[in-house]
Amino acid sequence: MLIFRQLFDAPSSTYTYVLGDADTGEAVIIDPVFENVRRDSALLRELGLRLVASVDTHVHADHVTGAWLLKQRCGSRIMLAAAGGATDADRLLAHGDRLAFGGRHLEVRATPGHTNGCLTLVLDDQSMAFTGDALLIRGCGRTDFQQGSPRQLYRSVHEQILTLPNGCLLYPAHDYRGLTVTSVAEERRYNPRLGGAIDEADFSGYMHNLGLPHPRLIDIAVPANLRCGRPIDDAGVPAEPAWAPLTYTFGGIWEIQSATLEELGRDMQVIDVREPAEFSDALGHIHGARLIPLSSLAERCTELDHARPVVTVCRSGARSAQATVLLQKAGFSDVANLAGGMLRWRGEGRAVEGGSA
Ligand SMILES: N[C@@H](CCC(=O)N[C@@H](CS)C(=O)NCC(=O)O)C(=O)O
Ligand SMILES: [Fe+2]
Repeated sequence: MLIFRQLFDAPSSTYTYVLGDADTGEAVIIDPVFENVRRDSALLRELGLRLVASVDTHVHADHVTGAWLLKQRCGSRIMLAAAGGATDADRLLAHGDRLAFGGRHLEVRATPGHTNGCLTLVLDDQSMAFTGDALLIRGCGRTDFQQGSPRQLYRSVHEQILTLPNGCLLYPAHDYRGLTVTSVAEERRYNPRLGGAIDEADFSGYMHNLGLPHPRLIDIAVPANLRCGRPIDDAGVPAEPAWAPLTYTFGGIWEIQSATLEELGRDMQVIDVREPAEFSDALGHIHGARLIPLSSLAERCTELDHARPVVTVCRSGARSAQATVLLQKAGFSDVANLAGGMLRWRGEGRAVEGGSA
């Protein structure tokens, strides 16, 4: 079975795609964004996927790729077109190559024109293709920088993308209106720049008159992407919390595991956010935990010490997850939720005060 996810980066309107083979757990990611690597690696972990490769459809001009950072975190190999001229890749791709993940693969098609190193990645059964900025939904990538060429783009789209089966779903690298997917049949008919009877001269005329301002980040993004997203020095690498080994969830919460809290919890403030009656019910509470119900945490967080990390606890880990959000808003930086709450703590046989055996 194929696992497929479409992820969004709002600042650059970029789509990132995860494709996984559920049978083997191997996955690839297409067009990851540097700032989203923590989110995307959390999703991969939660889906039980092992990232074997990241592939950029081109050297992007509007955001920095997450390829290098994902390699550090997941061990994935960095791949992109040889023609893009980037350093730091583990595999340079060319037209006709196959990029395998588990028992599945993507076929690599060269679709230059937006840049000279643009690739379209076609899933093995041709049910979906990832067109980068060659073909956008009712649009296409601009051709006015990075060796762009309307003539090349016209040919790439007509020969390599619109020749796919009509029902093939097309997933672009960007959409500026929030549209998510299109199909070959739709774009053949309705693409206002490339569909219907539009010829190469019509297309060139259109493209020479787009009048778009350059992407805001082009002077930062292009040099960084030519290094596959490798920062120039360590200052560019996002810091991990240093006070304990934590897990970041796709839901956006920092979690601490029971075993870690038991071992390292001495210097932490354990805040139990349940109601008073629950604090002394059958589940009991963690030794040294302080009771501050979630409903009063916003006003009582002044009782907490800003200099010491805070771990929040409740019955299942749900209310305490919300407590971490609230505490972060109140300016506490070192905060984590006890994963699974008292239920898991007890389920793993850890010691409590009060409660029944
Ligand atoms: N406003 C965006 C620029 C967006 C842009 O130029 N996008 C490129 C793709 S990298 C494009 O081809 N856009 C086509 C279009 O907007 O029609 C930014 O500052 O980043
Ligand atoms: Fe682009």
